[in-house]
Amino acid sequence: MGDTIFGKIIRREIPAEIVYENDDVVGFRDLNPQAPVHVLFIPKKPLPTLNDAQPGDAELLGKLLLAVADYAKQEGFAEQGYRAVVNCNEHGGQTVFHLHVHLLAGRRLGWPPG
Ligand code: DGP
Repeated sequence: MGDTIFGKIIRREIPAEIVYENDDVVGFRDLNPQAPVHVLFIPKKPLPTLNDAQPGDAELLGKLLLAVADYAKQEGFAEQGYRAVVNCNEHGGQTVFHLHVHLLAGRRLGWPPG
C-alpha cells in the first residue's frame, strides 16, 4: 500500500498541527482550511479510500467518527454543530489517498455542496 503525506504526518516526518491523538486516530489542522475550524481525522492504519474498508475495519471506522465528536465536544462547538465529510475518489474530490474525515466548524455551512 502506497505511503502518503498523511503517513509522514503520523510518523512526525513532516510538520503538522496535531490537535488530537489516541491509539488509533490522529487529528491535525488542514493546510488549506475551508472553515474557521478544519481538522482532518485519519486512522493510523492507512486505508487509501472508504472503498478499501473491510468488515473488519468497522470498529476503526467507528473510532474515527467518535474521535470527531469527542474533539467537537472537547473544543466546545458540538452543540452549535459541525460537518464531518469523507471524500472518496475523483468525483468525491479526494486528493490524498489515506482515508480521512474532514471536520468543518465555526461557521454556518451551506448545503448542498457544489
Ligand atoms: P481531500 O481532498 O478530501 O483528499 O482532502 C485532502 C486535504 O488534505 C486537503 O483539504 C488539503 C489537506 N492537505 C494536503 N496536504 C497536506 C499537508 O501536507 N498537511 C496538512 N495539514 N494538510 C494537507
